[in-house]
Amino acid sequence: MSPVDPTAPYDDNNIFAKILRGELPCTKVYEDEWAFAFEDIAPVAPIHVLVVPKGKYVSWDDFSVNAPAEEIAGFVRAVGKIAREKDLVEVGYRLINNIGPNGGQLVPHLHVHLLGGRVMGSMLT
Ligand code: DGP
Repeated sequence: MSPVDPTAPYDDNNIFAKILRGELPCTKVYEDEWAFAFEDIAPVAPIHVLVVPKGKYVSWDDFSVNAPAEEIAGFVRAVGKIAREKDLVEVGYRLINNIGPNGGQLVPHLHVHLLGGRVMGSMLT
């Protein structure tokens, strides 16, 4: 996969769009009106969930500018709900969102990585 151009229009054929449409398999973790979540194919922690909005947004930038406030709130609440359902609030967890080439984004549909189940190291590299 090549780095995402965060200024490109939304590509309906990206992998996560296909997962959302049920055209590709995934291990589903959560679904509501605004969000869909599934296990990452290459987990880097015992819990590694990808949370995606159901709407078509390339990146956090696209989402934060163009999504209605209700949709942003619904998505943010869904991420928190999944962490609570996984019993991660007390022990803590990490959320990561990669944006564009320098951010290391590879899939051009906004996704938040929810990592838990181990102590995280420094991410300031
Ligand atoms: P990012 O670099 O932030 O765009 O992360 C992309 C993540 O997506 C990466 O951790 C691996 C994951 N991934 C890529 N292809 C698939 C897939 O087909 N299924 C699932 N479940 N995860 C995928």
